Amino acid sequence: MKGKLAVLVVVAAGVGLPALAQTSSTERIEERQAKQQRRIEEGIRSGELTPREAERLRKGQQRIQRMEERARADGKITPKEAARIERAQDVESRRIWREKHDRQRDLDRDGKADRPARRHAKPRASPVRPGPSR
Ligand SMILES: [Ca+2]
Ligand SMILES: [Ca+2]
Repeated sequence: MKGKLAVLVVVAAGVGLPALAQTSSTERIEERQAKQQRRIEEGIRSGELTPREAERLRKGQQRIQRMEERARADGKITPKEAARIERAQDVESRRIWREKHDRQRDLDRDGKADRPARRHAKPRASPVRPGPSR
């Protein structure tokens, strides 16, 4: 009987450990989410991000949030799931950097890009020439 109890205690301790490890990977993910969120907000305040850029980046953050929720749905985030989420965060981190260092800005923060952003638009059928003033 005593032996069985000891086994139970050991098993319980063994179950506890991965749970702790999990908490830390979840925490790391959460911390990065918060940090990236702050970088986006800071970019809006500074005008480095236009509203459009900020919106896209926020959607990226939400996508990662959903990945995390899905991974956590079965009660645990496995190392593989954590690695996948962190890779997605790496990608988002680079996107945030790029958008903050590109030419599209809203330094006067009027909600509009300061210069016409060059969109990845389809080439127009007829080229638009700079015409006489209008
Ligand atoms: Ca920008
Ligand atoms: Ca502007």
